[in-house]
Amino acid sequence: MDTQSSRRDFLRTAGLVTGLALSSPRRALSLSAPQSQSPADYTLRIQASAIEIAPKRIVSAVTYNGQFPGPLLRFKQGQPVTIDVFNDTDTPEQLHWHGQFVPVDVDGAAEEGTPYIPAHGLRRLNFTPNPSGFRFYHTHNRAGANLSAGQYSGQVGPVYIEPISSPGDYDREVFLTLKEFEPAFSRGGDMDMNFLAPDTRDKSLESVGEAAMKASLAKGMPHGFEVGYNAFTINGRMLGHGDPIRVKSGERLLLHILNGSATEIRSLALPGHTFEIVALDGNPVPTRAKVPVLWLGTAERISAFVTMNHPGVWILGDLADDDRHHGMGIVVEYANQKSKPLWTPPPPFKWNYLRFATPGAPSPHPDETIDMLFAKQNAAHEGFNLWTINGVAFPMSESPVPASFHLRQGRRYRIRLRNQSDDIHPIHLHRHSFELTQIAGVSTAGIKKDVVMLGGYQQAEIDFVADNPGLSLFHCHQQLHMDFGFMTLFDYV
Ligand SMILES: [Cu+2]
Repeated sequence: MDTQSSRRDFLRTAGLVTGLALSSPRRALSLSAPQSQSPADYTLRIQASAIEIAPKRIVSAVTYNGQFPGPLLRFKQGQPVTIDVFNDTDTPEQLHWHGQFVPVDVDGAAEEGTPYIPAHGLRRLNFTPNPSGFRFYHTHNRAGANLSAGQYSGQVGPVYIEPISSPGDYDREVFLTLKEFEPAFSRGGDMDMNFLAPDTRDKSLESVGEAAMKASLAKGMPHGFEVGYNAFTINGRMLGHGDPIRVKSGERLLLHILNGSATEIRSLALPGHTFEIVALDGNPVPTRAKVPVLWLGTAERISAFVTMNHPGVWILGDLADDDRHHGMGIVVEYANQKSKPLWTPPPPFKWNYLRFATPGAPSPHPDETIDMLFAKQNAAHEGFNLWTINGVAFPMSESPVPASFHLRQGRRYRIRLRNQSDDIHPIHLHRHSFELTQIAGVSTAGIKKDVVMLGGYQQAEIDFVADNPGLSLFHCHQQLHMDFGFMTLFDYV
């Protein structure tokens, strides 16, 4: 581990927690230890662990409770929970409750002012789970150039918040966490991913972005670093090396799929079957639509019914042959079927959020519109691409960064997202949900999410109501992007 960054992180922690003796991590422990309190509802332990992703294939990672993914936490909407988070590592940690409307004190982002879970220390968290549906928890530490830190580690786990009303009929509920291991840097440039619809590009964004890239390469700059992986897993096991999903003919499966990747966009198909999507990012969709292929940006979740009406032994796997061959898949096995798992590629299919929208319904007008332009400076920071929002890269410093956007409570805001790069960005807002109101020039309504993929040289609009005061982080969920500038803060005035 990089001791210098860990020391910096510690100082940063100490600076945020007033009244602590800076030189004594033990003091931090005793101050936050829940002595003489009742036991917590849940305990999470952040610890370095060996995980066996296939027989004799062991990776070393920081995990929750020694397992990958972290334990499935089932909460009840509106019923307060107490969680003890022990940090058995040498690095102060942040645990982010992705997709929940929690206060800054527990949200798990240092940029918002959440206290760190001290190295070899403990924080007790109290909050009221909300909203219902499929959420998750993950580390929110900056990784930078350290490929064993941040979400490159094994710090990802699913959360399901039971709704007050039942989600519908199914026979079996299955949680799947998609995650890569053994990361390595490359200069390969970006993969061409043309799976989004509508595919309308904004010509002015494209000409400026392409010109900037050309100018950089003409000056002799290499492409900025990207990250690739050697091992791919679902629920911590490479394809063929975990328990299959065992089903019976006629059953209805409810899949909850989480893209727990630090950096990758994932796809999934199950030969001979379709997915009836019921929720995106845990929020019920206005229109349940059946699709043959799923695409999930980093941190996106999909909940979908699958009717098991095509007996056999199949691979539920990524469309990318290389990734699937290196583990990104899981076997689906019907009862009394014993054969080699089969994969057949699905027919060509474009992923379109608009399919799941409220048909014809306009969204309410916003009180205010915020413009955001996202741009890439190729290889501009020690070989890494530097990312800017309206020309400003979020500082990679230890000191608190002031908010760039000031909100008034109760107002409805529209963010106009404009992408002046050829990368797809999974855009995330903390502590709020947003409604998709425009995708690539097409107006829409009714889809509530907390991450949305913004296509290369495309634009989109998202609306949210400022109803959860305090600092709120807004960032691209691609670890390399957020760590190198692609972040900003909202506050309420
Ligand atoms: Cu990004």
